[in-house]
Amino acid sequence: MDAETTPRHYDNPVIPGFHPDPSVCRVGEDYYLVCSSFEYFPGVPLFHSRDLVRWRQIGNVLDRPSQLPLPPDASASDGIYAPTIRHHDGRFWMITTNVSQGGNFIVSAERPEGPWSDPVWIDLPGIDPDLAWDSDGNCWCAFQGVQVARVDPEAGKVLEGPFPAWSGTGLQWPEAPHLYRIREWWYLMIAEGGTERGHTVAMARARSPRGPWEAAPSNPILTHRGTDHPVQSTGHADLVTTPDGEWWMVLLATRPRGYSPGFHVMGRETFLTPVRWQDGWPVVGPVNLRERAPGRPLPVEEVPRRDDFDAPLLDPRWISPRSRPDEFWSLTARPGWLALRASGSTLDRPGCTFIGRRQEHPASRTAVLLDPGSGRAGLSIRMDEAHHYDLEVADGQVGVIARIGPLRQRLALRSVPPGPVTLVITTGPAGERPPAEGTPTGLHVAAPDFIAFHVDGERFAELDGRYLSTEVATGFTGRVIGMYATAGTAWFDWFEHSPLEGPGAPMTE
Ligand code: 6LW
Repeated sequence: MDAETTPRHYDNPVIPGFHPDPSVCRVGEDYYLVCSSFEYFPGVPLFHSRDLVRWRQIGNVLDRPSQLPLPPDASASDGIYAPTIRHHDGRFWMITTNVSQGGNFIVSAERPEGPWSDPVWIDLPGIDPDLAWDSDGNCWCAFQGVQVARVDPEAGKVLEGPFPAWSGTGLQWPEAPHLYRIREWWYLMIAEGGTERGHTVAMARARSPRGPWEAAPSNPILTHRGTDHPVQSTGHADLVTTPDGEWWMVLLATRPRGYSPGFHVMGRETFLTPVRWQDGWPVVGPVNLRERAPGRPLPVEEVPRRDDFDAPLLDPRWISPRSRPDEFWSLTARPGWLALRASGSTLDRPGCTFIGRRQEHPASRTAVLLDPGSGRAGLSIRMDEAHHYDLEVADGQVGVIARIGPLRQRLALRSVPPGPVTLVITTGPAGERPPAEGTPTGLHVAAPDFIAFHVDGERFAELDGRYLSTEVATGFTGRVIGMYATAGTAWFDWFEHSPLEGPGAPMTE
């Protein structure tokens, strides 16, 4: 898409799929954005945009095991929490928390593409750290609580504090602080109310990062709590200005669907919304699924939907739970194919060879061409080790396995001829479908979506999607769809993840 065809409106979320806790900075006409990644490796996806609307993942800030130590059995939703990205004095800085090992740390880089430094650990408690510089070059770190400290980001030393700052209006979990120096004020923006439906954004200001803080009379400056808006859980926000001086906010929100209490299946996603100022405070929201685009659109590259595994390196969108040891995957063993060698024998426990991508479209189609060899391999859609559906090939048969909490069941089995097989998983709205087996009559619209399994063009099983939702699995992540091997070595020729409806939807299986 070029500048001439840039839409005057844009669709939210601007970064769909589980991309929570967005933080953004601008350098000239380029915007950079990072998100939380939890137990997945590589960690902290890094996006680039020139118009705040169309984002392309250009890497992962934490792409070496030395930057992301994780115990092999780290729990789902542990690992890397909310990052902050800033550019100061010609350098990019990213601060975050590894809640599984080591706590708060900072990495920096000259160029956003990296290389990013090894972690500089900093002895501060809590999560959600932020970095901001004053005009004397002092660096201030605010974090959950909310507290503020003066730090040396290069040495990882605390120079002053931490001391209590403004902690919101009294709701639970005052967190996600960001400090901004705007004209003669310091603004402190936080999230409170918890990251679920009660999520809010609140603000205070002071003449110095040491306070005293004055709360915005309009707090919360943003919330969707208690509304029937299709976008829910709005919070954990960051602010950015365009070169023309427009203000915008990135934030996380969810898109719950299905019968009460509603289920969100793609985790918390990154939304964009305009900000205006009135009487010295930002005015923002509601955050809509369709918004008016920012000015000054610039050309960007289209992001390919299909990976043919012809490139020498894995695309940065590919992630694996906890680690991705080199000896268990290869792009060169069989050129043009991704080879996966089994490291563990089940997806029900950490340590299995799995390479996947976040589900990015509510109605989606994910297809692979798999040569299972003499092993056991397939395509899985997962929340975590205890919540996943697998389309699996082994011993000349293909089957669907559902793991939901402590229960594991094989649902369908049929033969497949030897050699490569096309596996497809689709997700789609509940709509007016007949009740899925086992669904109480009258509640067939209860599901947020249905997940269907197809082999070589034939749809042969379908399951209710609610069991792969945050409301069932709990935690901070969302669905990931990926390739795996649990015995022997398997080869994948290509992988495609696309929206099922609208422009670009594939016409054939
Ligand atoms: C994050 C906290 C939150 O650290 O969820 O939505 C936690 N907000 O700020 C995990 O993403």
